[in-house]
Amino acid sequence: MDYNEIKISTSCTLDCWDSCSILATVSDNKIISLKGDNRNHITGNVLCAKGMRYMDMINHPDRIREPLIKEKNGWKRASWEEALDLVASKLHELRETYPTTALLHCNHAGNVGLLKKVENRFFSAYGGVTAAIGSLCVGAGSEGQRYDFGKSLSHEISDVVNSKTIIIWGRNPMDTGLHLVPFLKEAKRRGAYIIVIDPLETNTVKLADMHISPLPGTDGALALTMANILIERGLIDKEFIDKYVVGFDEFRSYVKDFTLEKGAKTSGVPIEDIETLVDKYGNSKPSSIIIGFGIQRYTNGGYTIRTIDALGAITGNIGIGGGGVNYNNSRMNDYIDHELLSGETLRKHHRVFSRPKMAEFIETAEDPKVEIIFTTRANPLTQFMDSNRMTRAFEKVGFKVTIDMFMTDTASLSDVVLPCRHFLEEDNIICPPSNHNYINYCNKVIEPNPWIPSELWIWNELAKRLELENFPIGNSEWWIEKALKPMTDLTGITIDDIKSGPIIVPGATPVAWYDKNFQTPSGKYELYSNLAKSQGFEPLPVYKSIDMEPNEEYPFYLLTPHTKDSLNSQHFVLVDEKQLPIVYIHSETGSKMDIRNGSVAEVFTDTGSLDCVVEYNDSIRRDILMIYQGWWIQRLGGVNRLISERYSDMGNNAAYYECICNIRYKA
Ligand SMILES: Nc1nc2c(c(=O)[nH]1)N[C@H]1C(S)=C(S)[C@@H](COP(=O)(O)OP(=O)(O)OC[C@H]3O[C@@H](n4cnc5c(=O)[nH]c(N)nc54)[C@H](O)[C@@H]3O)O[C@H]1N2
Ligand SMILES: Nc1nc2c(c(=O)[nH]1)N[C@H]1C(S)=C(S)[C@@H](COP(=O)(O)OP(=O)(O)OC[C@H]3O[C@@H](n4cnc5c(=O)[nH]c(N)nc54)[C@H](O)[C@@H]3O)O[C@H]1N2
Ligand code: SF4
Ligand SMILES: [Mo]
Repeated sequence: MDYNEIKISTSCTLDCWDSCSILATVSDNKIISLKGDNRNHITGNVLCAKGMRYMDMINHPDRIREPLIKEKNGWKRASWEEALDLVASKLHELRETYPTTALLHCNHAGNVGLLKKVENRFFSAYGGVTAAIGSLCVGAGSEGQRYDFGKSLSHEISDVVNSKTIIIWGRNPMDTGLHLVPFLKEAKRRGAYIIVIDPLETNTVKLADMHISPLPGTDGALALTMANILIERGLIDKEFIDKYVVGFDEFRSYVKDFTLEKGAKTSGVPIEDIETLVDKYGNSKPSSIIIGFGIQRYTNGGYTIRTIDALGAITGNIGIGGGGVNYNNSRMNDYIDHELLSGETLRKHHRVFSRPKMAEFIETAEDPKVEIIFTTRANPLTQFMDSNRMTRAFEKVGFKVTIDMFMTDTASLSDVVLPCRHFLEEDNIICPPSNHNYINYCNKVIEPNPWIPSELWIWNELAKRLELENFPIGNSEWWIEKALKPMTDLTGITIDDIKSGPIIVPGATPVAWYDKNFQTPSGKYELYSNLAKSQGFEPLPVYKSIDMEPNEEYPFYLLTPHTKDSLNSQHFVLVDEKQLPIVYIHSETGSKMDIRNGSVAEVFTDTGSLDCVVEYNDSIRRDILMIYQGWWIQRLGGVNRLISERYSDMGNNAAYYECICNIRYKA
């Protein structure tokens, strides 16, 4: 027994459905073990394989430990003093010469801790910069749900055990959010019927009673066909509709056109399968739908989510145990001092760019042109759209700074790279993710040795050098306490309460919308949304086909989903440097095109090309090629070299999966 051993409570900060609570056992600044903290009854004592590799990341030989400044002959290791002086002088110079919007701040989701948002306050206090709007991830669906419900709220995933039918629609929890799996298994043990709707036969299909494989981007037509048949057969909840739903008559007349024949033709799903879907969803209440993010990475993504939400509304599967249309959670809104973290009112200048069109923006921006790119928590070269264009755009800009732990594709193209701490080395707050309602304090578990500063320290040091009056110099506790002051004021819960372990967000319930108090303008569920109409959209959840269909030149859809083994690009630092990415194709496709299993082939689109090793997989549809996203360009990957910059109907969301391609034998 080591008497120095202490237990420290923290949480995974990766952008994941689960945000696991973690208990670290530490002795003399060394992590003895990391285990799931089962005070969080959803994530329990299990961490995923990626979580189990935190120590590999922290101790990785490639981890950057000192600031690096690019010189003609390569990288120079610099002192913090020198690197921060250089960055501050560049920022100062820019502020003297241009409106501060000549600086573009590129951030994303490398660490989803609340404290990370201090970066926004920094840039507002600096004068206001060019900042991102839109999403690479959830945006289209969130916007769709805002029209339907007022905002996104999900059931605690444990509630799925109360469902009789479960539809997992465009989500792959076996690989991307494993804490749902035990609850699905329990639901199955209790007799639930599980249907997976996904063009790919994912690992999640192994849990299912039925797999439906629609053509990519056609789920809206499938959902509206289900709605039409449910209405025709009276499998709807009239009482719920009368009391809580706006726009049912308009919706009913719109969906009349979605006959079984039309639904089957559009989505490629056989009529019998649509019949089974209707029967299972409509005849065995409560039924739940669990939507993923994959389904809305299309130009029709927002409408698609609205069509699926509508199924829950017309059948009254909303606000009841075992029901729900689960997508995301926004439970903390009233509990956070957003102004403190964003400093919105301090900005003298402000300009926005759409994340999915970042490269185009950089290339075309005028008055002012982009003079500096400052990247935090993001790897735009690998993860944003059109990597070739992004590379050209980055190369055009005079000065680039990146804060990261590793020499990513983005860091490599920068002029200064500032290292930062791993989440186990600093304090933070994790708000509830999609799958549960726990808020978690990330207590610092170890000090980095040798020393690396926290990101907050970097902002403080830059603010001092730039004499930013409106950037308070505080430590992490100061910021966390202030940022969550609305929560303390409203609920009495203090930071000390959270520090000792995960707690359920006050007011959060296992069943979303149990009070039917929807946050739309009418206070009801809005099938017909005047708000959507006033913002230039169709008021109803409609089906619009996507812009791309395979043709002679590009006969395949290209899907680039999330892999089990890495959180986006982050764990690819752990893969073999000279390994090509894999393209998964049906063996018949391969043999027809003379592309052998194990050979090297070039996958190409009208945007770019990528060499891959071919792997035959007969669970892949013949009209689809699949390559996992995340693989670094410098490690011969870079799937976003194939994908052009385009966004969804709603929410400016990157339409990654709307892509057609071809493949040819190389070697
Ligand atoms: N291991 C691991 N876990 C992760 C991540 C990771 O990279 N790795 N990333 C995290 C992040 S940032 C996110 S956003 C989530 C994503 O989590 P998920 O939503 O589960 O994953 P995606 O890969 O976006 O897509 C889910 C499924 O949508 C399917 N799909 C694609 N097009 C269509 C379509 O037209 N219709 C239907 N019905 N299905 C379609 C894909 O085939 C895929 O199986 O996972 C999080 N968790
Ligand atoms: N083709 C295709 N592309 C996709 C997707 C897809 O499905 N297909 N999915 C999209 C989705 S859903 C997402 S969410 C995006 C993800 O896009 P990003 O958020 O850009 O991707 P990550 O790979 O998570 O890279 C984030 C970087 O942050 C760094 N980092 C981690 N912690 C910290 C920290 O505390 N501070 C700082 N400064 N850096 C830190 C990591 O080392 C990593 O290099 O990718 C998108 N790209
Ligand atoms: S990546 Fe997700 S499942 Fe894995 S440890 Fe982190 S929060 Fe948990
Ligand atoms: Mo994401």
